Amino acid sequence: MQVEKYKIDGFNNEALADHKRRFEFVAADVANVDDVLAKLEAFQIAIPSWALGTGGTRFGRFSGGGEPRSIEEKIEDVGVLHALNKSSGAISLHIPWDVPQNHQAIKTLAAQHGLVFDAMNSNTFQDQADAPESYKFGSLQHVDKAVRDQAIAHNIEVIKQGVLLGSKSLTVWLADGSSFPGQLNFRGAFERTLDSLKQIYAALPDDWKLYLEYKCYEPNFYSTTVADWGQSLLYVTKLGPKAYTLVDLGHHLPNANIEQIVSLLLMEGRLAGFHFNDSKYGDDDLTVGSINPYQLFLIFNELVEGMDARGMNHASDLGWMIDASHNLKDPIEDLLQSVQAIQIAYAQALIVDKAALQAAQKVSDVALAQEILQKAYRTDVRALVSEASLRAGGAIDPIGAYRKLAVRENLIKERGEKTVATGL
Ligand code: LRH
Ligand code: MN
Repeated sequence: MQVEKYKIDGFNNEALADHKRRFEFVAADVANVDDVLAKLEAFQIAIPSWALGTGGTRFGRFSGGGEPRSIEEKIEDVGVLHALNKSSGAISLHIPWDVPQNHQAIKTLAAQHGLVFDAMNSNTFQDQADAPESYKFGSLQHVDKAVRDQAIAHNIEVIKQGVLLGSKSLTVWLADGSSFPGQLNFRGAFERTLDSLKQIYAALPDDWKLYLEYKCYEPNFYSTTVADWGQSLLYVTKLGPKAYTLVDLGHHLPNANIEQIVSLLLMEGRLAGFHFNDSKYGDDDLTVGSINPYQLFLIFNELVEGMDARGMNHASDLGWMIDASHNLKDPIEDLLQSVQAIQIAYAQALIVDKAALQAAQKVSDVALAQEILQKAYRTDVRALVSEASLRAGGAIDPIGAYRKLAVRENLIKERGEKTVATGL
């Protein structure tokens, strides 16, 4: 299903007057409004191929209908997202959940929807029917060399797939760890994992990056072999200049100060980018900004400050990806909400009066520093995000347009009620 431009234009025309009033109201107070709009238009967020169907938990999965049955239909659905918000111009594939049969055809189809391929994701946390070795006790850390070699070969195969699609990075997330004291020698696990990662790193093309994603627990519940930012940073520093640490917002212990982690990884030049989502307890993979939008703003505040301090290009120098699971909401609507929450946090961070904040910090004026920060956070920037979408050819209100254009109803007519997408 494609969302035709004329239908979006029709929808926008009805909303235009109200939007223009809101936009002029907020723009009047934003000194750098054209810079903010240009940055919002350039900012593209990659959509995970494994989150276009209904997700579930071990307790149940409640399919919503019209789910994509193939990689082609997944590209179509990301195409719908991108047509509506003009900020979802990339798809991140997970292998073997989404293996292209004809890479050139897939690349062409993606380009027709204005999409490119972002980071490739390997999977050594599930056993494949035809694989001789099991990952029950880990993959790159495994005590058995045959298992490690199988996992290394898989990652190298994923790189090859990515090269054919024009991707420039490999994300490695390892479920590896232990669930009981005594099960694992931590030093041995680290050294075997590092040695395995070195072999994968050696297979990277010159212009590729390796993103090492950390996670504090699950599916192992005593230790994880890449458990936190410090461990990931240790690995990537030992691997080389093409290795970076990827921050999944849901992979931290309760009350971790993620914005401080981001600031320091940026300072070290080792921040890969993000898997955006939100959570209240564990790795809940909820809609971005649905639980703790202030934390998301504080993270973007550190990102803008840290990237500007290093003269980085906001749009292209880090990996911007969503990693969420949709147990209750329509997957496309959930992703539209997540992309919008990211754009809102980014816009709020861009309007922080940085000179005034630095001046307040220089004299330890704590109250004033908070006032400056929260002035930006309490500014309703939604009209700026809508204006950026409108100028890029998207919808003023992507979720409103998605519903008004009955996209899901049409997908169900096309694909049926009971279709199930590959992924989590
Ligand atoms: C692990 C993770 C990782 C993906 C998986 C789908 O929790 O965040 O990024 O491989 O989810
Ligand atoms: Mn993730």
